[in-house]
Amino acid sequence: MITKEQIKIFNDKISKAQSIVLCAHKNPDGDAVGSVLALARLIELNYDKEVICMYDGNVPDNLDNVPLRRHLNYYTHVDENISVDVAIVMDYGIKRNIGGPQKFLDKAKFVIEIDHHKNDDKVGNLCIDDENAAATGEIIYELMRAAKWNSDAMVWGALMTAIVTDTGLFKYITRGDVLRIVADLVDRGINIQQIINDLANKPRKTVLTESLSAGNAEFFYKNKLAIAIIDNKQYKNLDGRGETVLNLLGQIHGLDYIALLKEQKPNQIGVSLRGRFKPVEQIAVALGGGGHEFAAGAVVKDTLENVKNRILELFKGVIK
Ligand SMILES: [Mn+2]
Repeated sequence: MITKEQIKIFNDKISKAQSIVLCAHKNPDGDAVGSVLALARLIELNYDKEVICMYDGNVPDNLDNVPLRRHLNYYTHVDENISVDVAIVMDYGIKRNIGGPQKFLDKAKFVIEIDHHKNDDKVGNLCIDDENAAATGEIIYELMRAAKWNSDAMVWGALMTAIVTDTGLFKYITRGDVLRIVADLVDRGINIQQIINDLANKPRKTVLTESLSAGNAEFFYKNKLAIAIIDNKQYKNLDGRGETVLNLLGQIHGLDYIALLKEQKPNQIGVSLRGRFKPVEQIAVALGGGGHEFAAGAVVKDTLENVKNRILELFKGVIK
């Protein structure tokens, strides 16, 4: 629930700001990119202000067709000497996920966060957070409605991309409210099929790397846990998080948990965890990360071998 007070503060800060930057988590996904670009457009339309959108890491190719994609700047391409009146950080989860844009947050006179992750160490002076939201894009939509902002097809398309991404093509939706938002976006003319087709757009080497990783997965604890690996050499072919590996393995009958280990660089392993109706968030937290109940992750500074062993140890306590 977005309060009148929150809208008043948002309105006040944005109206007075000369310089506004927007960002989300490093290696942004469809929710991060969609939320940033939708809010950027909403501020442009309703406050007649230009904002600077930035990211760290890599924006996957499958987001090439998101409306306004060209407005996203790699953070080092933004002049670091600019003054920042308001910084808005979205979908970031934990502070460490912000990456390069953090330095713009540090010098911002006011920070607004909009997020749906559970987080006890918030960075915002104003926090428009909702842990029950299916996507950060859902909160942006609610904000747009509550503030009675004007919007256009670019906003709607970006919001649909955000929701489609974080709900795993609507699979994880547990509240009718999300579907009512989707229905409204469809009524406004957004084509779901086109958005999903656009998101399925990847380089060949990525699809081959993902299928190889799934094909080489190992199974533990009476086949209840699958561990798939993408080593550093293959990681360069990956575009995005390797969601396809998780989705493919997640179809296996009788499997409860999937862990995907990505060797981003030597001694830095990105871990994605999924549970099929079984929670994995606590395991991600134990690895220094977090996320959602059934989908979580962490970045661990250790060797592939050690991280794999730690994961096996953690799941040992969970799988009976
Ligand atoms: Mn999200």
